[in-house]
Amino acid sequence: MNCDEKFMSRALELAHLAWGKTHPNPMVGAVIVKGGKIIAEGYHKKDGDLHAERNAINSLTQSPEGATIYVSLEPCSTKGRTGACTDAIIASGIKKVVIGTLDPNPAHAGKAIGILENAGIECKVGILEKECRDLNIIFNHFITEKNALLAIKYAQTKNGKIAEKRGIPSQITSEAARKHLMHYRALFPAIAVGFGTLLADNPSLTIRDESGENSNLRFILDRNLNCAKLNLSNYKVFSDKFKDLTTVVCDLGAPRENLEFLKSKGVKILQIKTRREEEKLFWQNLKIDIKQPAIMVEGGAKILTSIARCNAADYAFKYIAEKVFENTDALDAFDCPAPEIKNPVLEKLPPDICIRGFLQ
Ligand code: AOF
Ligand code: ZN
Repeated sequence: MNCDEKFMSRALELAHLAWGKTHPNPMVGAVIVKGGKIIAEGYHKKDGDLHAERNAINSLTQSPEGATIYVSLEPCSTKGRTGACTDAIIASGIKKVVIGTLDPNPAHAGKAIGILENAGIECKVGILEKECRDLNIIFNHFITEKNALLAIKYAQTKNGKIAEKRGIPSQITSEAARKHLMHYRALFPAIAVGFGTLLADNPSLTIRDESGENSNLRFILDRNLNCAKLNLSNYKVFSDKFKDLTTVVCDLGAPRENLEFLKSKGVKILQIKTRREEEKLFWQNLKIDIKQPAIMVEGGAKILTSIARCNAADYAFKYIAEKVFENTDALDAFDCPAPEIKNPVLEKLPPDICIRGFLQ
């Protein structure tokens, strides 16, 4: 690792401190280096707060005259809610800007370089670029597509099975993979499962790590509102301390009496304006109607197959375990060809692995 990479890697580490907390804005970290030493650090803490560069500049205890700033994302260059970071950098006396990756936000994309160079500041772009881009998969999608990044998550055996039998929960992955999933659940503002998985697994969909148990928004995809037939108090998502974060998603065909019943029980409902047969449109609308920058859908063969058939997923987390289910009634993840992960990232989570990446 050379010096540029070392300082950019620190900027990434700082950005990471706000993991899942900056939506819909990006995670960004910055360090200011003078004479080979870090003299100030900053990161973007949450949406609407000061940007990483300004936080770093504000924490300076000595003059940055002639210093270099390393920033994981191209500085913004027009006045948003907090003032252009290019202005703050120029005013500070910093002489060089090292950028991890360009900003995909059309309002800023690539513009900082010209502005900074015109002010006599040297720019270098593309240090740890892959890592810097990978940090903001959600922001990168949402700022350009204006709909939620829909990620599918599934865990399969070495021979491609997600359950030993339909409707029966099967433990497939081990501790390291579970931890990895918790980390990504914390990144996604919304987690979803289908009605089948709700019945089979009674999942909590919460984030459980060293800091205890937490939850982001939870969505139950139940187009016909079959949830109305359940004793809700038996299901964690409707009865635990995060129950107010649960919403059931249905469409226009859902029986009125089911809707009224669930509402009378205090269950939040999101009705997508599609009919049963409009499967593709359902996923497209969901990505807008949830009003979130991203959603992770944890399948369920039925849901995974519907998403795959409709080409509705943007991203996949595919966990592969050491195990094999040999029985003939073991369940495949998809009843259709599995979507193909482009430029996959492979992470070793012994004894399992995760392969993740964009699908389109
Ligand atoms: C951040 N934090 O550290 C950087 C960002 O709405 P605003 O004014 O906060 O501007 C948000 C845009 O600024 C965002 O979409 C991205 O393009 C750019 N950079 N944003 O929230 C940061 N450097
Ligand atoms: Zn900025």
